[in-house]
Amino acid sequence: MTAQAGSPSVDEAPPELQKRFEDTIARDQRIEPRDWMPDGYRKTLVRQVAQHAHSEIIGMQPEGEWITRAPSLRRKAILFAKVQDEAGHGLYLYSAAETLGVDRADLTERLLEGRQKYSSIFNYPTRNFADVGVIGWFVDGAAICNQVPLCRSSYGPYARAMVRICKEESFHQRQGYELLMTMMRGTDAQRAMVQDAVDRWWWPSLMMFGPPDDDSPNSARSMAWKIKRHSNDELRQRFVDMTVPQAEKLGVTLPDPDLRWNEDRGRYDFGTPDWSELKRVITGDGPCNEERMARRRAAHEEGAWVREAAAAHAAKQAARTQNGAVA
Ligand code: FAQ
Repeated sequence: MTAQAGSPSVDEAPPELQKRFEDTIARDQRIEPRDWMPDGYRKTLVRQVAQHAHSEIIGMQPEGEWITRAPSLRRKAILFAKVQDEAGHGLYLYSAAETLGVDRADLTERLLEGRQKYSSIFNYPTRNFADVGVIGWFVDGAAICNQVPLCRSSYGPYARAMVRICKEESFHQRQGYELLMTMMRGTDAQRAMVQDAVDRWWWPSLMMFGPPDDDSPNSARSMAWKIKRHSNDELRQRFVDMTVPQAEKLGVTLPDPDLRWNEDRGRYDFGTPDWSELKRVITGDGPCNEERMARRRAAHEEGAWVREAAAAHAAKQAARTQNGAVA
C-alpha cells in the first residue's frame, strides 16, 4: 500500500511532520486521517483493522447456522439481532479502514485470495445450541477484554468505532451467559451440552489473543505506536481472571488441570494453549477454514447484483444532483 495523497513517505517527510506525529502519540492524543503518519503505522493499522473487519463478517457464520434451529421465537429474535450487530461491526471497521486510503472492495479481495487473515476462533464448528451461549460468553468476553483498550487506540476512527462496538459486545456477552444460566437450570442433558461446549471452546478462546508475547512479531511496534495498548499475554490473563469466577457461578468446569489461584500474583495461573494448533488454524488448516471461506466466497458472488444495483443507484443520484435536481 502506498502513502495517502499528500502524505510523503517517512524518508521524505519534513522533520516537523514526523515530530508532530511522535508528539501526538506521546501526549496520548489521536492521529486523524488528515494527519501525516509513517507508512508502517498506516500499514499496521490497515492490517489489524481489516483483519478485525473480516473477523466480524466471517464470525456471523458459526452462530448464523443456528438461527433457523433456535429452540424458541425469543432465542431466534435475540440471535438474529446479535448476528446482525456483527455485520454492523464489520461495516464500521471497513469504514475506519477506508479512512486510511484503502478500498473495502480491495480488502475483501485480499481476504478471498487468502492474503489477509480473520480470527482463528471462527474456524471451529458449532455443534449444539449451547455453543451459541458459549460463543457469547467466551468469544464476546474475549473480544471485550481485547477491544475495550482499543477504544484508546491512537488512531481516531478505529478508537471511535471500538467504543460503539464494545457497547454491543457487552450485550452479546450477557445474552450468552443468560442462555447458559437457563440451560444449567434445565435437564441433565442440557447441563451436559453446556459442559461439552465449554470443553471445546475454552482453548480456542485463549488463542484468540494471539501468539505468546515472545512469539508476537507485531506487538512491540504496535504498542510503541499505541495502536495496541496491552500485550497478547496480558489480555489473555485478564480474560482468564474475569472468566473463572463466572464459570464457578455457572457451575461448569474449565478444562485446564493447571488452573488455580495464585495468591502471590493475585491472578490465576493457567496451562499453555497448544500453539501449534493456533499456527495450523491461522494458516488455513483448522476444522472449518475451507467451509468458512467457501461460504464467504459464495455470499460475495451471490451479492454481486446488490453491489451493482447500489452503484447504479448512487451514480443516478449523483448525476441528478449534478444536474441541479433535488435528490
Ligand atoms: N487469529 O504479532 P501478532 C470478535 C496473526 S472479533 C488469526 O501477535 P498482532 C467479535 C496476526 O494477525 C475477533 N490470526 O499480531 C465477534 C499476525 O499475522 P500478520 C477479532 C492471528 O496483530 C464475536 C500473526 O498472527 N478481533 O471476536 C491471531 O499484534 C463473536 C502474529 O501475531 C480482532 O481482530 C488469531 N487469533 O496481534 C464476532 C481484534 N492472532 O497479520 C462474531 C483486533 C494473531 O502479521 C461472534 N486485533 N494472528 O500476517 C488485535 O488485537 C490483534 O491484531 C491480535 C493479534 C491480538 C489479534
